[in-house]
Amino acid sequence: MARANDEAAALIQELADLLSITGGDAFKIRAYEKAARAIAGHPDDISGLDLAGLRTIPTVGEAIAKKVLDYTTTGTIRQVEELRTQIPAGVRALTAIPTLGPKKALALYEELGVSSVEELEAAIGAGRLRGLKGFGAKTEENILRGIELMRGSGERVLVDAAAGVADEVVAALSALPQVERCEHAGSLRRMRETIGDVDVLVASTDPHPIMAAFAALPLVHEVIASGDKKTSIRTAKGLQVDLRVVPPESWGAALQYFTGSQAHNIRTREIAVKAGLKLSEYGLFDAETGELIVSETEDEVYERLGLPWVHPALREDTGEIEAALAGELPRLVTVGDLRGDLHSHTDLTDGIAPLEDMVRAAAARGLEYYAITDHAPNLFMQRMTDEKMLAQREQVRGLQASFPDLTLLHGTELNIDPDGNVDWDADFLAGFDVCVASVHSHFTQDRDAMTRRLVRACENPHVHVIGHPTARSIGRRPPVDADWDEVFRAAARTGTALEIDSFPDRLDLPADLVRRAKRLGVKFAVDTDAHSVGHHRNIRYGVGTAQRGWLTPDDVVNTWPLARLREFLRKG
Ligand code: DGT
Ligand code: CA
Ligand code: CA
Ligand code: ZN
Repeated sequence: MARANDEAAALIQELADLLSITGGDAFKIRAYEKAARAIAGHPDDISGLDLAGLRTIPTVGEAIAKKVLDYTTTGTIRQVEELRTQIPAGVRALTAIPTLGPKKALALYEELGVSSVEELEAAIGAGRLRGLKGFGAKTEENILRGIELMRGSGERVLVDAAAGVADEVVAALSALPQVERCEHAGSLRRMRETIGDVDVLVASTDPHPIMAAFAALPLVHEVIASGDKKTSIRTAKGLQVDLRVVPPESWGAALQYFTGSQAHNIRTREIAVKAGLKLSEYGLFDAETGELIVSETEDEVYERLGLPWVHPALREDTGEIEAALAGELPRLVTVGDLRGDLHSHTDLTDGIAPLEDMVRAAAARGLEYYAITDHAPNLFMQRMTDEKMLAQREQVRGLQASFPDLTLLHGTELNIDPDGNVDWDADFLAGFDVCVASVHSHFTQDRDAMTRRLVRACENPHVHVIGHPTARSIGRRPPVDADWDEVFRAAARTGTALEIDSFPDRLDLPADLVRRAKRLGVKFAVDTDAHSVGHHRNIRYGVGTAQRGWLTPDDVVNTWPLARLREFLRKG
C-alpha cells in the first residue's frame, strides 16, 4: 500500500475522531470514516491524483477530495491542524482507551482535569468519578477493562500487519541467488491472532550477502542486532523482524524449532530424547555420536520422531502430540476447500465497492457461490429500506447472467436486538437466500441476557449464520459475555452455523471457542465479511483461525457443494 494513502487515511480518520470530540454531525463523521477506509484500501498511489482523480475513489466526494488534495500538496490537512489546537492533547490521550468515547473523555478532562491514562486510573481508584454525571459503576468497570485491553495488546500487532511485512521480506530474500529456501516461522506461521515479532528463516551456505540485503530493505527503520546467524531489525511502525540463516541440511529442524510454539517444542524434544536423538535449532542429532541427521524438511524431522507432520496451526501442545501419536490428526480445512462466502457488503450500506466489483472479486477467488449480505434497517446509520433491499435483489438477479460459474445469493446481515429478535417479519425474511444475524449493539448485557439473546437468534428459522458471535474487536472491545456452551448447543440443535469472521481485528469466533463448539456439534461458516474488494484477501486469516480450531472441511458449510448448503439453509 502506498505510504501517501496510509497517511491521508490516518488524517481523515483523525478528522473524524476530532469532530466526534467536538460534537460534529454523526453522518459526516461516518462519511469521513468510510472515506478513510476507502483511501487506505485504494489500489493506486493517491499522491499523483488531482481533484477529479481523487473523486473516482468510492465514497470520496468533492469536500473530502479537497482535504486529501490539501494533504498531497501541503503534507497535512488544515482543518485537522486547527481542530488539534482546540482539543487538549490530554483528551486525545484518553480517547486511546478503546472503551472510552470522545464525549466522556472530554468530560473527564474538563470536570476532573484528568489528562492521561495513569491519572484516570488513579482518579477511579480514589473514587473521584463517583457522582460525575453519566459515570456509573458500570462505566468505571468498562474504562478499567479498556485500559487493561489496551495494555494487554502491548506491543503485539494484528496478524495482517505482521503478514504484510513477512510477505515483503520473504519475497525480497527469495529473489537472492544465495537463498535456497526462505519462509516465515514463529507465531505467524502458527496463525496466532496477534504477533509479537516476525521470524524469517533462510537456508543458505552464504549468509553474509543475505544479512546485508535484509538490513538494506526499504522497510527497515533500524537494525537492532546483526550477525552471521541472526539479524534483527525494526520497521518504522515498531515491528521487529528476526532473520536467521541456517545451513540447508538443518532446514527441517530449524523450521520446526523456530515455528514453535515453545510448548510444542518441549514435547517434540522429549520424544527425541526417548528415541536417542537430540533436537535443537541447529538440527537433529544422534545423541550418542553427536552426528547430524540430515533433515532438509520438517516432514523428515517428524518422521524421525515417529510422528506424522503436524500442521503449524495445531502446534500449541493442546492435544496435537497425542492425536499425532494415535494417528488421529484432523485433515484441516484450507482456503482451497472453500466454495463460497456467505457474508459481504456493498456500497449500498457500509461497504466501499459497488455490487459488481464485489461479485467480480468473488469470481476471481474461484468461488462457486457468493452471498451479498448488506445491513438491515435496524442499524439505522446504514439507512436501509425495504425498497432498497428489493431493488438490490433485482440487481443481483440481473447480474447472474454475467457470472455463469458463480451462483449469486441474495442475503442480509440482520441485527440481533437485546431480546434476540431481528429486523423484518417472517415473510420478508423468507425472500432472502441466506441471513446472517449479528450483535451490533448492547455489548455489555449480563451473561444470562446475552445467552438468551444468542440462543433466541439461533432458534429463528430464518437465521442461518450467527455473524462474528462474540462481537469482540481485538485490542479494542472485549468479547460479549455468554454461556458459550449453551449457545453452541442451541446452534447445533437448530442447525445454525457460527461464523468465523476473517477480519484481522475480529477473528470471531476465536479459535479456542471454535474448538469447543465443534465438540458440541456446531457447523461453521468461514467468511470475509468483505466491505471492499481488498478484504477478500483476509480469508487466509479466517481459515487460519478455523485451522487453530481443528476444523476439517466437513465442519465448514461453505466448503460444501451448493446443493448440500441449500439443504442446510432450510434449517430442517
Ligand atoms: P511471538 O513472537 O511472541 O508472537 O511468538 P513466537 O512463537 O513467534 O515466539 P518467538 O518469536 O519468541 O520465537 C519463535 C519460536 O522460536 C518460538 O515459537 C519457539 C522457538 N523458541 C524461541 N525461544 C525458545 C526457547 O527458549 N525454547 C524453546 N523450546 N523454543 C524457543
Ligand atoms: Ca515471533
Ligand atoms: Ca522472534
Ligand atoms: Zn457484516
